[in-house]
Amino acid sequence: MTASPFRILLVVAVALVDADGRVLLAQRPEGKQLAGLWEFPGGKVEQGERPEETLIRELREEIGIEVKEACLAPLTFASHAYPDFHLLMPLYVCRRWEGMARSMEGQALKWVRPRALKDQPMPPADAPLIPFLVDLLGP
Ligand code: 9L3
Ligand code: MG
Repeated sequence: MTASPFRILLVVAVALVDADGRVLLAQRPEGKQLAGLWEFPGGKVEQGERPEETLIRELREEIGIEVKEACLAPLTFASHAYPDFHLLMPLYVCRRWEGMARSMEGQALKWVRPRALKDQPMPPADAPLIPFLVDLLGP
């Protein structure tokens, strides 16, 4: 079978919102594609996973928190064409979880006010999501 020239990569991301209305960003580590840029946490949807399961798994692995599926609300989605694949990335919002958000894989984390999101260097898929979050959360 020949490979399709058009590959779609499905990645899910989440805006974790704390009690002060700030949003968590994670810095992409050295050695990875888009290193140094600040992204909404998340990752690739694996074969047979529902997107919500992916987010629960990724948040456990990367941020050390436990999220209940009922706490995940879909907000919108991003799409970006790279030379060799097309990224589709639904964004969820989550305001309730168990445990303390912390870096599990050495990546830097920071909490950012919605109005300050536009000043963060972000991957091209993430930046267009900012206005949706400002609308939802206020500045
Ligand atoms: N990506 C972009 N924004 C995000 C996330 C979680 C991922 N908020 C992009 C970066 C890569 C692709 O998705 O091009 C796969 O991510 P990873 O598996 O390299 O982290
Ligand atoms: Mg990830």
